[in-house]
Amino acid sequence: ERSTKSFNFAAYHDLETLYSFMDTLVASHPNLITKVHIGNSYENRPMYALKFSTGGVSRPAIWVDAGIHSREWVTQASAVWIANQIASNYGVDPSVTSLLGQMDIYLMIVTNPDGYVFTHTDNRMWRKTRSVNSGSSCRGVDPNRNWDAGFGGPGASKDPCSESYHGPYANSEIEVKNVVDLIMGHGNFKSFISIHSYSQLLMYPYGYTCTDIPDKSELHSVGTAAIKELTSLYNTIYQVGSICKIIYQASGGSIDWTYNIGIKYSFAFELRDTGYYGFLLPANQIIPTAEETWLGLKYIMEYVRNH
Ligand code: ING
Ligand code: ZN
Repeated sequence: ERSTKSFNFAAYHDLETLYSFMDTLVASHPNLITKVHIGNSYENRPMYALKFSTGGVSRPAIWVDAGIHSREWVTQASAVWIANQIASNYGVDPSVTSLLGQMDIYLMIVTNPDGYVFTHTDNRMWRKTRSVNSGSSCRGVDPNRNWDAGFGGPGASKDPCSESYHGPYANSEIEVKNVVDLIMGHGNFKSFISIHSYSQLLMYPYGYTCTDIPDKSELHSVGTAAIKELTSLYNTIYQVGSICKIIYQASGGSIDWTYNIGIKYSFAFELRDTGYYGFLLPANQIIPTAEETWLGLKYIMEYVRNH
């Protein structure tokens, strides 16, 4: 892609096309965006976060990731739209401009590149990483059961053939380890937001237990207000709650780990729809999904900036 204007946001794209768009976006906004290479995947593909920053040293930061589950295609597609939106709103939308005057945003569009390639080449419904499991012919670990929070507990499987296999140990997946190392090495993330699909939910910790977090009332009210913004655009109905109470018990999830290390504003979105198309959401819903999600995300980011 030579110009950001020629990219079709209303279509699903393969990894190469997404990576090439990232380069185009960085090249068109060199003073705002840098591409951070956080490491490589199991199959040795580079993993990139786009860092939106107007300066400073380790400013308070917000992390957003999409596509940790490869088949959730509307998440990578929405994230690339959002990357372009942040870039084009900076200096135009006072809210984005002031946000980036104080904080950095890290956006990882394809958190599971090996799985994403596999959904294009072999199996559209692939969710996990592509690592080899010793003693099994089944490949892959659920990268959202592999974090060091309630690891191996209820809501994860010890069966390597399961879609929710937790892996041999916490952070066994290089894709997870690369994000963990970036977060720990940075040390100043105030918010961590992970984007999944589908179910139309905005969730906060915990997943590994149904016990309430200490910050439940604050996160519930931030989430409710964020969803009000999201819903205002196309009347897409969302529910807000803890992972365990609103979807199911799930151990080893990313936002439980980030919350436990002190990143209070840890959230996970489940984007459209509620199951009619499920993971196979038609491409004509990408832009509306991205637009409404952006309103919810922006609300959370503004709240984090103000607190
Ligand atoms: N849902 C998430 C999953 O990993 C989730 C729900 C989110 C669990 C955050 C734990 C933490 O099962 C999908 N659709 O993947
Ligand atoms: Zn998911």
